[in-house]
Amino acid sequence: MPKKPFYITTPIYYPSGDPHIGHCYTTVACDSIARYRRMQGYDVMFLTGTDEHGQKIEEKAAEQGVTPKEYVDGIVAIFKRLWEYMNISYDRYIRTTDDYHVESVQKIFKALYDKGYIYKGEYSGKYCTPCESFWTDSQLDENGCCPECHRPVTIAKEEAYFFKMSPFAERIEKLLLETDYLQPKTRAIELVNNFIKPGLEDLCVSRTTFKWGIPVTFDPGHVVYVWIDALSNYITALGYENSAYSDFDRYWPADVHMVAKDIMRFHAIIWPAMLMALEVPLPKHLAIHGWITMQSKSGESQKMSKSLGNVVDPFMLGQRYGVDAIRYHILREMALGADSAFSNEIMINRINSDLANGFGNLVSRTVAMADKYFGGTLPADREADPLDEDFKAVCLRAVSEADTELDGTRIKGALEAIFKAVDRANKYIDETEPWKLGKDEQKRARLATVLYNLLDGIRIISALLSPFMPNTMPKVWEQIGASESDVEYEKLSSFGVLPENVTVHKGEILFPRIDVDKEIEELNEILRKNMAEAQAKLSAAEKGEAPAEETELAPEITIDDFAKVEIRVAKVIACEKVKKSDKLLCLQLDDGMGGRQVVSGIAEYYSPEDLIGRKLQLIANLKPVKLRGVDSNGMICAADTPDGVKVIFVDDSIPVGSKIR
Ligand code: ME8
Repeated sequence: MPKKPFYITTPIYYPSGDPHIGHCYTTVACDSIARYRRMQGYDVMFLTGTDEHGQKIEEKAAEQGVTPKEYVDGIVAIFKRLWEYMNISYDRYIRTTDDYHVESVQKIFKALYDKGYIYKGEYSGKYCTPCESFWTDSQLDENGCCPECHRPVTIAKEEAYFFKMSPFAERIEKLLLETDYLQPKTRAIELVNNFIKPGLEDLCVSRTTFKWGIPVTFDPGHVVYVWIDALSNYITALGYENSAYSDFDRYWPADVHMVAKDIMRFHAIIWPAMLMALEVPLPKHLAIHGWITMQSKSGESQKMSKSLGNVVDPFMLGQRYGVDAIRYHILREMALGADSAFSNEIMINRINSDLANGFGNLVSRTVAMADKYFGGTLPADREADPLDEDFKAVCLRAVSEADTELDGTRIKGALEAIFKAVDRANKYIDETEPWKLGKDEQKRARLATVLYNLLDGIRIISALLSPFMPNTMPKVWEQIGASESDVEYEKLSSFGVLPENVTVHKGEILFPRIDVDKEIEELNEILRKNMAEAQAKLSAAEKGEAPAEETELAPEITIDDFAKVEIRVAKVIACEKVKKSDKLLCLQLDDGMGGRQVVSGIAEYYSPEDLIGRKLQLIANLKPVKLRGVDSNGMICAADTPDGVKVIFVDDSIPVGSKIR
């Protein structure tokens, strides 16, 4: 049977700073849905990308003395690295600076103009530069500031093109209130009351005060302003009005656009209006989630922001607890529509309770018992008990419940449904008490049945979990002796799929238990440091001082200059203080070339015993000198740190004399 298409998109992110756990949420959520649909047999197109134009980018690039393109290239590389690290299986990555997108946006803008939906006028309004948004007076917050970032707005006036919104108001109201386009529904009512009922205002769609944007072809002083450029990505990436791709007919309309509440207005009102004007069918669903927030000192929830120093670095979390544990945590915490407060305590307790004690322990106990009682391979004898049926029913129900939740993009709900089966499986172990069965020769068939049911239940549960935790589940399949075909979606609606004589393989611990107190202390310390640094930067900026970290580098060198320096691994054979000097140590080194003596100014930080027997980095071709009358043939490498000088030691497995480059 031909596969049905399924098209899902994340927002395209601003590469105006490093990605954080908030960006990860939408992307991991879409990735999980994309993987689930692939498992169900859909032909999936999963799109993500970056929104690279605008004044903010132009300004940041200027601050760093690079072109806007050079600036975004650097950050896009970090985004892509993060997506690889988080195991994001996107099928296409769009950059709004890609030529084909630029070409399509120019055509879309012209088409809207030719149809009479775009006209030229003058804009005068309250403008928030960081958010790149004009706001009407009624939209400003109680202090007259930007309703999104709460920073002051300025009055901006310029010639601009506008997109007529009013012709679409009625249709959009119906779309929001009478269809299930937008989920959750409460958000739809909010939008209609705040933006449609008071009368839809026309949208400013071009700017003349900055250059970093897509030029309007028929009026070169103007660049296309934000939303026509950004929103169009969902269709240009499929080849709408360009020849780079030809997937539009196959995948459009999109099945799911997923975004957070900050940009819901643009996706719920402006995007449908644009598509209506272009006579393009509307996407099927728009799923809105809340923000991952952090608690401020005063206890209120704040959006993560680099300037507050409260952003959580996903690379750091992944390194500590594993990418799958982080994916699981953020997906399990966020309910569609509501905010989710990020807390180290909740994260660690969640990983321990659900993953280490719940699922991980279920797998390791089951595999260990199959190994202990049957040497790893179950016998074919069986003895069923009515007790087995409820356990099996709960596992099978998890499949249909997870499907239903996924259909409504309720990922938290899907995980809850699957974990009902995990809890039921652990309870089944308590009910059947395999350790007692194991003591009774007469009960071997019953024991084999219990363990088989557990392994087959784990097969179903792990297959359902694989879209959410794609790194770990193949390891589970290896441990429970499941083949690739055993975990196919079609085989999740019945028990009895694993071979009768299945063989298990004991493996690594899937989710190690975390030491709660120690980790929380360390994580809170990292957060405290980041916030203090951000605060220091802010105060320095307010006083007009240069931020401390902007260090002047030495003049640039070429690779040929660098090649003149010969750095080699050497081992300290002997070491003593240089007489009449507090600062100098004299080291005898095995450099793999007959040995040499080096004098180094590290006596305040190291005693000879700290160094003898250790390997370090030696600048081997430095001109010899005499220090305090002692010959020194080279230099050892050390770092200046706030805690003093630290020698760069080398791993003991690297042979003496190895060249470092
Ligand atoms: O708005 N919690 O890009 P953006 C949850 N370029 N999600 C968060 C989050 C948080 N703390 N922070 C960011 C833009 N997000 C435009 C979009 S689309 C045509 C153009 C996620 O980099 C969330 O999905 O500011 C939000 O909608 C998106 O990042 C905004 O990313």
